[in-house]
Amino acid sequence: MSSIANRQKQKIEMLDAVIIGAGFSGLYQCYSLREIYGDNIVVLEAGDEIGGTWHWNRYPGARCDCESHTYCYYFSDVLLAEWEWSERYPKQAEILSYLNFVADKLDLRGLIRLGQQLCTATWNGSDNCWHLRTKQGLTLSCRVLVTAVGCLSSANIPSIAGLEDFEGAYFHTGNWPRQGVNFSGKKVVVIGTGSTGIQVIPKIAESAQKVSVLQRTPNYSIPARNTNRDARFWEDFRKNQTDWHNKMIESRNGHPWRAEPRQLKNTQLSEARVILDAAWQMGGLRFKDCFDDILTDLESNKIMADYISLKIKQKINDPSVAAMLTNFDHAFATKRPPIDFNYFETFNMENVDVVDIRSDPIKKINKGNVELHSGDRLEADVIVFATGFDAMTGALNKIDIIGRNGQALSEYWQNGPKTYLGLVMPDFPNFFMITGPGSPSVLTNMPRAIEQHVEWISGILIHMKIKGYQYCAVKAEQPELWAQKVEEAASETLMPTANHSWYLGANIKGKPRQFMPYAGGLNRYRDICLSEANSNYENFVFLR
Ligand code: NA7
Repeated sequence: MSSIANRQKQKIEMLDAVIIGAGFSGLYQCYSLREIYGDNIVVLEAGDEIGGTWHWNRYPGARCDCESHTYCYYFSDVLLAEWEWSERYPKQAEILSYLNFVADKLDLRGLIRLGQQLCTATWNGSDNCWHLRTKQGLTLSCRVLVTAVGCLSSANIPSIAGLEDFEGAYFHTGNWPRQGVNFSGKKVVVIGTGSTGIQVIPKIAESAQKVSVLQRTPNYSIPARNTNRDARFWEDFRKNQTDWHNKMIESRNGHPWRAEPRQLKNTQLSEARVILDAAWQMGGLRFKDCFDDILTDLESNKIMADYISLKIKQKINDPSVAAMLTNFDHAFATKRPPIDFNYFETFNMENVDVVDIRSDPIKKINKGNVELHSGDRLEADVIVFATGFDAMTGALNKIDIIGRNGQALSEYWQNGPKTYLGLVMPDFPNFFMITGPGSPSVLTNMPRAIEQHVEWISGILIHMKIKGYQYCAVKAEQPELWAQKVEEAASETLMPTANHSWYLGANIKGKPRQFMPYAGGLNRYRDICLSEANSNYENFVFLR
């Protein structure tokens, strides 16, 4: 074996750190850990290209619901200076191009192993290392393991009798084929009306012969009001880029605004109407924040929900269809609120029908149709599952992670995820999760949550390096204490009242019900993480 190959072998066998996933979080963590350890790190990525969420979710209409100038990295002035987004809400392909631009600009590709799906990670107390094996047979050891697997990356295809007999094609939106799907002249059944269904349905309707939308729960949605971004926008942006960043990191949700300090229920109806109209006209996720009590006061929430309902009804020609699409069973924004690009207008098209599968559920799938309990059969050449994800824990539970004393992560989490700050767990030394359960993650503009986590993880690893520590683990009592804080924060909002949401794990059969993200605000959370670091990590045990 040549000396280069020898070095290569050595390098693969014992690394300072391995990162799982090459999406938004994995790329930044890779860059950041290279600053600490040099090139003795590896990123394992299951996909055949980088991009994470934006590699897998390439269904027609896929876009981000955060505004493009905020949905990007802010840690690097070079990246900020050299990239301009073309629209207010970036399309999947543009986000993927952005992440490829980042990987090239930061020269990360040499550290990323594509097509390597981690199946086991086992902690060995005698050498204080994680031992990893991928499905493809690669084995590695590392001192530090960071998961950057995404919160919505484990696609959920519900188990429906007869799916295996279906003679057409079926696809989950979160696992969309690279070559695309031709809907032209096809009869298509779409299951699911969450953010994804709301994006994909109008696009499928453009070419399909017939689209049957199977709706279990109607969804509030706010018009996105997409626009192009011109040179003028970017000129202004560059002048105020620090302000934009400050606004985001000081906010609850990582967006560049704060909720207006006024309560809807205490506002005169005529004045409220003017405010709501202006917010509706502006569109996007900011709509909710034109008052600050929407997620804490049921009465205010109801006024806003009724307003949205009326606005939606005005877009739909057939009153019975309008009634079906606005038959809400939860308070506004207690499930993640979508924004839309002509979703409701799509139901005015001749070739589009909505079917209420709450009152008439799916019974089974036959060779060429989806059959309901009533006996109605919806013909299908293609079935599209826009049925969401095993959120926040699904991707981690798919890996066989065995910590100290043989503790399996799946067992540790069997009654719901337990973490300290969504970042670490006691029996899993030198193991860190980016946007894990118990962190604000899915309640935020993700790049802001990701940057905060990556920087915190890098901070503790620098601390270890300076002090010569080989081992760190959070103290045993911390997850219990943090779980109380996560529960308290959720209970200060209306969010747990949507008892079938994926925030609670309720969309997955058998999954324990627990409100998983930290709802106390990214700003408050950042301070908690900072004070842990400023205390020299008083809740951690370190060993040399
Ligand atoms: P969501 O928001 O989980 O939506 C999934 C949709 O699929 C929702 O309408 C579900 O109805 C429906 N669903 C799920 N399982 C079934 C079964 N078994 N039968 C019928 N209908 C079903 O996932 P999305 O992909 O739309 O969005 C996820 C996030 O990605 C989103 O919040 C953004 O952050 C990006 P239900 O409401 O459960 O009755």
